[in-house]
Amino acid sequence: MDQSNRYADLTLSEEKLIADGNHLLVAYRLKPAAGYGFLEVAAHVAAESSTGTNVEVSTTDDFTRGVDALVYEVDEAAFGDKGGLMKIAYPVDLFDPNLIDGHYNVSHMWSLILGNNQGMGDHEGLRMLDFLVPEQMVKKFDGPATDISDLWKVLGRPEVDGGYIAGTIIKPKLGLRPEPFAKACYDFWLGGDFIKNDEPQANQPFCPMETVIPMVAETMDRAQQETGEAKLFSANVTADFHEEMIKRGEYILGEFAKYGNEKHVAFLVDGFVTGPAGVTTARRNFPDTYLHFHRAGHGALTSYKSPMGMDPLCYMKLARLMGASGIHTGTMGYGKMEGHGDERVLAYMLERDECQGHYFYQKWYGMKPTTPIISGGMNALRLPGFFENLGHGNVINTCGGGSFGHIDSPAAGGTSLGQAYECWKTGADPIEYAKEHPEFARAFESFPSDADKIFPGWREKLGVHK
Ligand code: RUB
Ligand code: MG
Repeated sequence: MDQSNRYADLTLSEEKLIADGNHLLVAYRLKPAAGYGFLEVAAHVAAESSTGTNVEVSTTDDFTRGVDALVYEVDEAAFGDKGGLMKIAYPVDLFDPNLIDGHYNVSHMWSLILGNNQGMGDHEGLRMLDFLVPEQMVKKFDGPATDISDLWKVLGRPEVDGGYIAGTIIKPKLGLRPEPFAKACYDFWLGGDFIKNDEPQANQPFCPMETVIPMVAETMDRAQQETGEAKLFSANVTADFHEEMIKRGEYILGEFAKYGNEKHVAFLVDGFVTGPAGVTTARRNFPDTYLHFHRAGHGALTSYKSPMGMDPLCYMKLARLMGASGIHTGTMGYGKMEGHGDERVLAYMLERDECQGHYFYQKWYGMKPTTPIISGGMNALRLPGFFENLGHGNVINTCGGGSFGHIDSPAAGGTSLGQAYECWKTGADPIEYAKEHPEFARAFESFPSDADKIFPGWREKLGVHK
C-alpha cells in the first residue's frame, strides 16, 4: 500500500526542522525491491519506524497522526545502482525517556530508527548514513563520565592535548596461562603505556580471572616502580548479565586498589555484542572508570560492503550518546581492518563539541568527548602516516602484532610506538629518525613488507642487508 500521502511531506524544510529542534533527523540510503516505487518504500520505512505498519489501522486517531515520522527529502538517483537518498524527520515525542531519571534510552532510539525497517520485504537495502540529534535530546543522553583527560592525568601529563597513548593487546589472543600472560604485560609495560585484554580474554579455565588479575595488578606495580612511569590496563568485563559485569568490575578494581592503582584501570566492554545495555551498565555502575568500547562484530552492521546496517559514523555517535569514554574507530586505511583516510570524521565527531558529519552538522552541547581508539594491524611504521592523515595524536592506539611482533622484545615494540609519535610530532624524516632510535629502526626489520611499501629503499638507507 502506498502511504506516501500520509508519511511523506516533501515541502518540509530541513533548515526549519533543525531550527525548531523538535525532530531527530536521519539520512538513509534506500534501494527499493523490484516493482516498488522509491517514495512508496520510503514512506513505508517512516510508517514502520513510527506510528504505522503496512496497512491503515482503525485505532489511529488525530493525535497519532501528529507524531508520524515523515519523509522530507528524496533523491532517487543519489547512489546509482546502489539506491537513492532519503531523509526522515522523527518527532522527539516518539523517543523514550527512562522512568528513573528521564534520560533517553539508546536501545529504544536504535530500535526505532534502525529496527523493523531493516527487515522489510519491499526494499533490497536500507542503510543509515547519518543522523542529527536535536539539542533537547543530546542534553538528556548519559554521554561519557570519564574521558582521555582522566587517563592523561594518571599518566602525569597535561590534561589538554596530553598526546599519544601507546598501547597493546596481549597476544596470542587466547591460550596464555596466567604466568605467561602477566609476563607479557610486564614485558610491554617496560616500553609502552596501555594494555588491553584482547576481546575474547575473559575467565577461561586455563587462565581464570581470579588468578590472572592479581598477577597483572602486581605486575603493573612492579613495572611502574621499574620505569618510574604510570601504566594503564583495560580489563574485559563483558558479560551477558549486568550482575556478572558488576561482579567482574568490582573484583578487578579491588585487586588494583591493593596497590593504589584503581584509577589505572579501564573497563573493556564489547558493546556490539552486549548492546547499549552492557555499555550503560558499566557507565552507570562505574562512573569513575574509563569505559573502553570494543566493537567486535560491528562489521556485520557497519561494513561498507553491506547495503544494510549503518555507516560507522552513526555507530560512533551512538557510542558517544551511550557514554563510551573511548571506542575503536578503526585505522582509517592504515591498518588491517576495512576503512579509508576520510574516516577522520569518525574521530572528529567523537572528540569535538561540534562537527560536520556526512549529512548533518552535530552539536554536542558540552558532552564529554569519546577517545578514538586506533587498532587493528598497526605498528610503528604505519603510525607516522596515520597521524599525518588525522592531524593529531591525541588517541589511544593498541598494536598487538605491532608490539609482540617486534623482533627484539615487546618492550622494544612499545618503545617504537612512542618513538613513531615523536618522529611525526617533531616533523622528523622517519629514516633519519630511525638512525638515532634503535627500537624504531628495528621495526623496519620486524615488519619488512610494511617497510618496503611505506619506505622503499629503506634497507640501503639504514644499512640493513639481511
Ligand atoms: C587488533 C585487535 C583488535 C582489533 C579490532 O590486534 O585485537 O581486536 O583492532 O578491530 P592487532 P577494530 O593489533 O594484532 O591487529 O579496532 O577495528 O574494532
Ligand atoms: Mg582484538
